[in-house]
Amino acid sequence: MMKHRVRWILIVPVAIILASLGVGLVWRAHSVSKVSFESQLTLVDRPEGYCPTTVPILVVDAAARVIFNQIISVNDCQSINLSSVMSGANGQLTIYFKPPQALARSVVVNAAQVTRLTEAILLGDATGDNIIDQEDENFVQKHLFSTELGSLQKAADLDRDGKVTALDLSLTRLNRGVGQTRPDHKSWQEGALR
Ligand SMILES: [Ca+2]
Ligand SMILES: [Ca+2]
Repeated sequence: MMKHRVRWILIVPVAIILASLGVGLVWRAHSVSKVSFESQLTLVDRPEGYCPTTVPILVVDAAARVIFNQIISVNDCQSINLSSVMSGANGQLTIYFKPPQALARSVVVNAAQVTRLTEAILLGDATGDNIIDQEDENFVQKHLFSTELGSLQKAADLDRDGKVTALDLSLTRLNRGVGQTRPDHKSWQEGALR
């Protein structure tokens, strides 16, 4: 009788330890899959009024094949859910994206490790040609202090605060540069204003 009791005293704690290890492993597997499910790209350095609803996204794999090419929605003015972008993808990927009136950018990721990405928005491309240069500065200058914004003047209101001010002008000077070209060599087509 005493022998049986001793055996149970040993078996019960071992069983409890094994069970909790098992629960831990299941929980860990669950949290890992949850993190990858929530992979997202967050656009930072965003003026308060700047609220893009969609962004074109292209993804190429390590062999430079385009595996994703769609305009996808932006949540809360800044978050892009990458679940559909990443589904079925493997290895090294390059994600290209172009927010409106900003330079197109790219980020290189490993499909297995993507969780949360943050990328700054480089605003200033009033003309929509994916270059921020004198042409954009001239365009904003031309509409400076406009408060009645028609569709043309709206493109000059880069920070989308409803007015064309010195802040919009400064963006065309601060963020000068050329955006990433699309890997399929097409234009980013966002209704360029000329
Ligand atoms: Ca431009
Ligand atoms: Ca403005």
